[in-house]
Amino acid sequence: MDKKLLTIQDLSCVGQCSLTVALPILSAYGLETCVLPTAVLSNHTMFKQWSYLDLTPEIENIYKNWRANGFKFDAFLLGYLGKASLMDLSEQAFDEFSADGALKVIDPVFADNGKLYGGFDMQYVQGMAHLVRRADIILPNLTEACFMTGTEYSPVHSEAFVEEVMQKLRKLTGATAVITGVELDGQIGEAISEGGAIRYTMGEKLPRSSHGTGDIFASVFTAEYLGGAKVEAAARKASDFVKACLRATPAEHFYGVVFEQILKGQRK
Ligand code: PXL
Repeated sequence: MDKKLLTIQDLSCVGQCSLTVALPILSAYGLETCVLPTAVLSNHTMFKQWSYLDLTPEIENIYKNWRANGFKFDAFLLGYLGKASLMDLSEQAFDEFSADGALKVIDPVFADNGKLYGGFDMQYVQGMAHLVRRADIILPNLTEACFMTGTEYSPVHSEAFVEEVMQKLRKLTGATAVITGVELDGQIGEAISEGGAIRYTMGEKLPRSSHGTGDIFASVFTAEYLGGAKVEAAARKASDFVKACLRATPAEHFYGVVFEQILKGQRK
């Protein structure tokens, strides 16, 4: 039977992030992708201005109808929630709408490069540090891992630093942790802990980064993992996909990556 996945994140109408990347990518992998939009934004928050409609008040109504229809999901991919009020509601979704053994992947999505994204505060960080205990797999970038564990972020990374952060993460959650954006010896990659020693998936660091690539990474990773790939292989596929997107994106396309071209190319 095909897997039914619920992805919980915002709908940014313009900007190639969150639901507008997750939905096409997960669907292209053949997953039945259901969505719980946490907020509707005119565009993501890297543009100079945006509108924001918090959908918290509608969620109970959505759940009421899902309950009545008897929906259950085989997997969850949770990303940008925007408001701490969505955290309890996400836990409620896990409690009420999980099929047996449902996979829960959480990408915390609130910070990068040592800084919180606009609109987030330490209350949100603490809420996320609590929510991740419910995950099977977490996909924080190193900045988010530092915030959640109360570690001061260092722009210079080392294996000792990653080890320290990973050990603290293990106190928050028993989840497998894939820390993205780790830079060592001029390379970039993921640090993976499935309980034992940390493994690294280091590779070429491209000269540019972009908005939305974390959401693309999370979608490809989750789809690959659900398709049977091991954590390390799924992380490599996801980072190769992101790099292909970055290479294909013209410099003047500043607000996201042209992931559509890569998805299309894969289907030829
Ligand atoms: O890509 C993460 C993300 C998702 N959604 C919104 C964002 C961001 C990053 O800033 O602004 C609305």
